[in-house]
Amino acid sequence: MKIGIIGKPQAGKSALFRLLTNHEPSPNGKAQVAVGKIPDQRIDVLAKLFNPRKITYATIDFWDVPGFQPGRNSLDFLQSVRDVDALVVVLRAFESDTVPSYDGLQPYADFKDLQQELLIADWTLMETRLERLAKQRAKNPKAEEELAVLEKCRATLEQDLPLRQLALDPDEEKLLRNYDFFTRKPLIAVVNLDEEQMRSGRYPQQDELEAELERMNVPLIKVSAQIEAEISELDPDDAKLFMEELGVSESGIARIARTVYAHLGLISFFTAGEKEVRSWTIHLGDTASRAAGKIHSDIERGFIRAEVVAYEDMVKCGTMQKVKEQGLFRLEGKEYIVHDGDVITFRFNV
Ligand SMILES: Nc1nc2c(ncn2[C@@H]2O[C@H](COP(=O)(O)OP(=O)(O)OP(=O)(O)O)[C@@H](O)[C@H]2O)c(=O)[nH]1
Ligand SMILES: [Mg+2]
Repeated sequence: MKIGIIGKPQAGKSALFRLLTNHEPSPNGKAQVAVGKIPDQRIDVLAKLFNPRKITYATIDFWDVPGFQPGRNSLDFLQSVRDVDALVVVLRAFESDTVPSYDGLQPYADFKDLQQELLIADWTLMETRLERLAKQRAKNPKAEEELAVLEKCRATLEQDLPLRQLALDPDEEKLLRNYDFFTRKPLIAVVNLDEEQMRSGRYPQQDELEAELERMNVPLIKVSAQIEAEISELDPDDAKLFMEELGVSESGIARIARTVYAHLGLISFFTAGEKEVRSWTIHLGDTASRAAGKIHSDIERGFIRAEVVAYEDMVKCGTMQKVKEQGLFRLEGKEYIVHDGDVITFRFNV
């Protein structure tokens, strides 16, 4: 799973990238990728129960993308996000005497600029494909279906709406998948606040921005990259106090990670033993067989059954022994739909 962090220059993208990945951003502002660990308290709790030699969190690859400068670096910018699975757009609201803003504190206008850029890129892509397909019409029997989907795309883009808004059936969806349209990628907005704004909950262009994001069905997360950086330096107790005082219950990084997960329809299942407690990422609705394949194709191929305990039951009982005594242990087949938080042992035969 690859996520591109985009926005105008000096919005705080690299600051968030550093927090999400613990990786230093590139000093020359080049696009850069690093792995971010998805915080999950459930993993910490399971680790306490199983005392494993190794703990492995779910991860996401984050791309730190150079700031978008309208009319100046369009091609570079688009090139950097062509193959990501989702976009996080960082919008600057924070005031600073030392960090000049690119063109004012205008998170709503910045959002519109970025969206406009992506809409135009998709329009161009759509027109190119339409022309090409129209020419192939005579010899390519599949062209008709594709043309029909692209016409739907045109109608959406014509209204300045992102292709995300377009409801498609699974076959149409499949046809569109190879196109890599920018506005079809899931999008999450992060507004980067200063401490004052964090406390008051108010920032410039707030009403316009929030109304627009709601209309577009884009989730919004309020963070302060600077405060997050300070919190990450504190020991856990002080960090907790500081967050309570600010009125937030969870770090912004954890909130971003969780929102990305939920918005992309991702869930976690766990494997737990004395060797390793590990989180695995799958899609909502995936079967046990699919989940097995995440771990190893042999396990999917030789699947016999899945031994499943719900996370809450595991925690309530404390040990596998107790889980079994209480009858909370389930044997499931290939077609079982895995739930978020299932603790699973796969039995397989190769
Ligand atoms: N006061 C304050 N400064 C911040 C905050 N977030 C980032 N900064 C500072 O703003 C400057 C720019 O932040 P970056 O994270 O490098 O911004 P960017 O979006 O990556 O910028 P480009 O890579 O140039 O597009 C740095 O000096 C950060 O320390 C914040 O929440 N508050
Ligand atoms: Mg940067």
